[in-house]
Amino acid sequence: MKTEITELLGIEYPVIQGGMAWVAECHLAAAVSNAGGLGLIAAGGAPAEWVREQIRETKKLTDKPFGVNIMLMNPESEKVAKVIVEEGVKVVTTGAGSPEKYMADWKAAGVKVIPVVASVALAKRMERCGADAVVAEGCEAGGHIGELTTMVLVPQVADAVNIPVIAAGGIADGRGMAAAFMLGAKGIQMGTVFAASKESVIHENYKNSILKAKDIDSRVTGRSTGHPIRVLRNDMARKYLELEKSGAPFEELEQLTLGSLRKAVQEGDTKNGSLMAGQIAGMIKEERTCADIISSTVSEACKLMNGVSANE
Ligand code: TUI
Repeated sequence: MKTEITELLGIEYPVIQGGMAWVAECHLAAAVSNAGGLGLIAAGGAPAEWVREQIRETKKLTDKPFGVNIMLMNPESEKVAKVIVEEGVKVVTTGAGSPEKYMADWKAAGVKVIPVVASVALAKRMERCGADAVVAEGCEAGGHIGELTTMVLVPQVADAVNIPVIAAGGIADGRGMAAAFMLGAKGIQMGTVFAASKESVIHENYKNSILKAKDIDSRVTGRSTGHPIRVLRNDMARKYLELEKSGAPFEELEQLTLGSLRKAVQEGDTKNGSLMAGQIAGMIKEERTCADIISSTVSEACKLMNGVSANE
């Protein structure tokens, strides 16, 4: 399946893995890349040296292209940005901010830069400062989100920029991929379905929470603090939303979330952990390999779009 994204990144299928903090490590990234997509290591809130190690491990597990996702709210971002250049990473995606100040160094080193955006304004700014593509991420996505849905964000971003657009938020099968293409996307990014894949190293309790989730089981915490985060509903989300409603101070809310994602991913604490996941979790019912997820998504999308199979 050839699109501007497969050409830009030198990959077989225009499918990118979301940069999920603590979830997207070397094994998941390599599995997605080996299956013909673009695997990503998420720097999340981790130290830069952890990212360097993960890059080196991923290189041992795949000879295909892979990337690194930087969460720009992480105070280590500056150091991670340097590690990316030093380790010869080919692709970087960014989240939760604007990567403008790193752009010149990355471009000079030949790194392809794909910022994740949640608005037309940021997409245009990213194109102006040299981004190679953008991920337009709707608020169906898990984790840190913007205001707009994928349905309205993707076509508006596609109209506003000349660089290729990758759609994200609410996609986990060929129907979602075909829909994204109809909206003007040239590729898709999926997160939640890869978090629940066989190769994902997250705690089995977290994985089971995704597999058990129903359509209406996610909540958005932090709207009042300006850091909206989509998670699966649990004790932690309920407590947070109650505190938020009662006008609790920012510090108290932050205290409740601090380290809570790691608690869910590594310790399997599904009560007090932050179970970040997208609204599409309700559709994900079984643990599948990344290769199965990618090949079935692409062949289903091809069938829907032109009635041919991916291999013809
Ligand atoms: O970044 C994400 N999703 C994330 S990051 C993350 S890690 C985290 N952990 C604990 C607490 C907080 C975060 C979990 N999920 N997606 C990409 C994304 N970026 N969605 C929305 C945005 C965004 C929002 C506003 C990007 C830029 C922006 O404004 C930048 C500007 O300067 O205008």
